Amino acid sequence: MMGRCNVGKSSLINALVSNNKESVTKYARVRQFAGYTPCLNFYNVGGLFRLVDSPGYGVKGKDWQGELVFEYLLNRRVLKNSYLILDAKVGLNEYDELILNNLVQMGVPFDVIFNKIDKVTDKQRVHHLQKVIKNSVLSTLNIQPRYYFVNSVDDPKSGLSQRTGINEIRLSILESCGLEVKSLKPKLRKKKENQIEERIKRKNVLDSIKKTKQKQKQKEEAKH
Ligand SMILES: Nc1nc2c(ncn2[C@@H]2O[C@H](COP(=O)(O)OP(=O)(O)OP(=O)(O)O)[C@@H](O)[C@H]2O)c(=O)[nH]1
Ligand SMILES: [Mg+2]
Repeated sequence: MMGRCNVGKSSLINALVSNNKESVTKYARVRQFAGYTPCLNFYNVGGLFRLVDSPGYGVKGKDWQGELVFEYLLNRRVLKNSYLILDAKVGLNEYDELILNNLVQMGVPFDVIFNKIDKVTDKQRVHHLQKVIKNSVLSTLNIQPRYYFVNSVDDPKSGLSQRTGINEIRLSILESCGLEVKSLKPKLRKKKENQIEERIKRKNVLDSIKKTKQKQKQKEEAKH
C-alpha cells in the first residue's frame, strides 16, 4: 500500500484485515496527522501472503522513505501487486503523477485505489471521480491499472455510514497472489471436516449399540 501522507494507507490495511468496528485500528497504527507510518510494516495474513504498509510521500515524507519504498518495489522478487492510494476528494498532485510514471517505467504491477470517497457527496461522486481520472496522467498511461473506490473507515458523520469497496480489494489481493477465497479459512474448514467426521463416527457407534440392544431384546423375547 503506497500513497501520499494521510491518504489512509494504514486505515485501509485495518479495514482489509478486520470485519467489525471494535477490531479496526488494532493492527496498523492510524493518526490524524500526516507522516505517521515511518517505515515499511509487514502484516502476515494467515501465513498466505503479506500486506505491506508504507510511509507516505509528499510534503511530510522524507527522501529516505521514498527511496526505501522504491527500492522495495524494484527488488522485492515475490511482490505480487502494489496499490497506489489516492484521496478521492483531493485527486492527484505532482508527486502522485511522478510515482505513476515511475511505476509504469519500472514495470511494477500496480492498481489504483481512490480512498475517502465518503468525502465527496453522493451526487457529485461519479462525475468528480471521472473528472479526476480524465484530467490526470491516469488517462494517458500506457498501462491502465484497475480502479477501486473505497472508504476505509465508517465515520457516522460522513456521507457513507459503512465501509465501501473493501471486499473488491480483498478479492484483488487474493487474485494477485493466485489464491482462492476459500484459501483464507484453511483451519476453519479443517475443523469443520473433522467435526463432521466425528459426528458420523459417533452416529455409527450409537447405531451399533442400538442394534445390539435390539438383538438382545429379540433373543430374550425368543427365550420366553
Ligand atoms: N473520512 C475518511 N477518513 C479516512 C478514511 N481513511 C482514513 N481516514 C482518516 O485519515 C486519517 C489518516 O489515516 P491513516 O490511515 O493514518 O493514513 P496514512 O496514509 O497511513 O498516513 P501516514 O502513515 O501518515 O502516511 C485518519 O484520521 C483516518 O481516520 C476514509 O475512507 N474516510
Ligand atoms: Mg500510515
